[in-house]
Amino acid sequence: MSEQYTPAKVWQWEAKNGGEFANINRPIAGATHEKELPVGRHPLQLYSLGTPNGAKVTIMLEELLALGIDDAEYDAHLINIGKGDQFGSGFVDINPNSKIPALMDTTTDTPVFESGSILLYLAEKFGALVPEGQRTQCLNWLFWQMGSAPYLGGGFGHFYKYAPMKIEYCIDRFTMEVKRQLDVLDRHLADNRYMCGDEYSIADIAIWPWYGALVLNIVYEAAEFLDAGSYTHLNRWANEINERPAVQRGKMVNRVWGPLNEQLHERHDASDFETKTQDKVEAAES
Ligand SMILES: N[C@@H](CCC(=O)N[C@@H](CS)C(=O)NCC(=O)O)C(=O)O
Repeated sequence: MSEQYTPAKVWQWEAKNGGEFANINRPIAGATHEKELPVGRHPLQLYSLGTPNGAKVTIMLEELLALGIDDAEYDAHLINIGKGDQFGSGFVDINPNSKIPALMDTTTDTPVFESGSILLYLAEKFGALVPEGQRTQCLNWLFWQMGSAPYLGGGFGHFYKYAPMKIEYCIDRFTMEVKRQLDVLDRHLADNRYMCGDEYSIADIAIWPWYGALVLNIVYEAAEFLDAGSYTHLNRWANEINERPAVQRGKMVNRVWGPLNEQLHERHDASDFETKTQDKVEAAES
């Protein structure tokens, strides 16, 4: 068990306490600097990074385009949260919560933030990926993801992978909860091909970048620790979704880590997947 800590009467902000994220964690909201956002030529302007929350939206947009919905064309601009881009005034105007992803629909001048809200906004705008007659079931799972993933990311992922010291109490507490969540999904997927029965939907798109990526060992390198292979139905679903071409494309967008050929820092045209991945950009520069 870790050493005892007695909280002070009133907590004080000591900037160095944030561990891996010390440079971006703050106890206050609002912009830290003036910075306009770039605007590309497409109807939808996305400001994001290829984390699980960011990947939900790029996968959604690639799925819509794969359905032949050309009005879902988008520019994906990179927001480097490690450098504090989310605190620029232009970004804060779209998302006062200073977190990626944030979307601007230039056709209606509508700012949209919170990844679940963006998925629902796009699904309703284009009439796709919410199965007919299953709206409530679909929203149940969408909201389940939005409520559950902070335990996985902010809880388990933080203490297992990023915290400056390994604290048994915290890792135990969040491992317990994450394994329970994995079991929830596994039992549901034992009887359902997708989260809403036979039809792929925004519920799958929301859940896969977190829980699919976790069991496929794409995030946190924790698959062995969590005995992820034992969740057989969840693995079947995770692998099936991973093979979708739109998922393969979506998870590359705004990604700035991993193999260079899987990183597309910004996406402004469908052809960028062929010509602008980071392996090609760096080869052209050398
Ligand atoms: N509930 C939000 C969470 C978004 C979120 O946590 N984004 C993280 C990256 S995955 C972020 O922008 N962090 C920057 C920061 O905390 O300053 C959503 O689903 O959109």
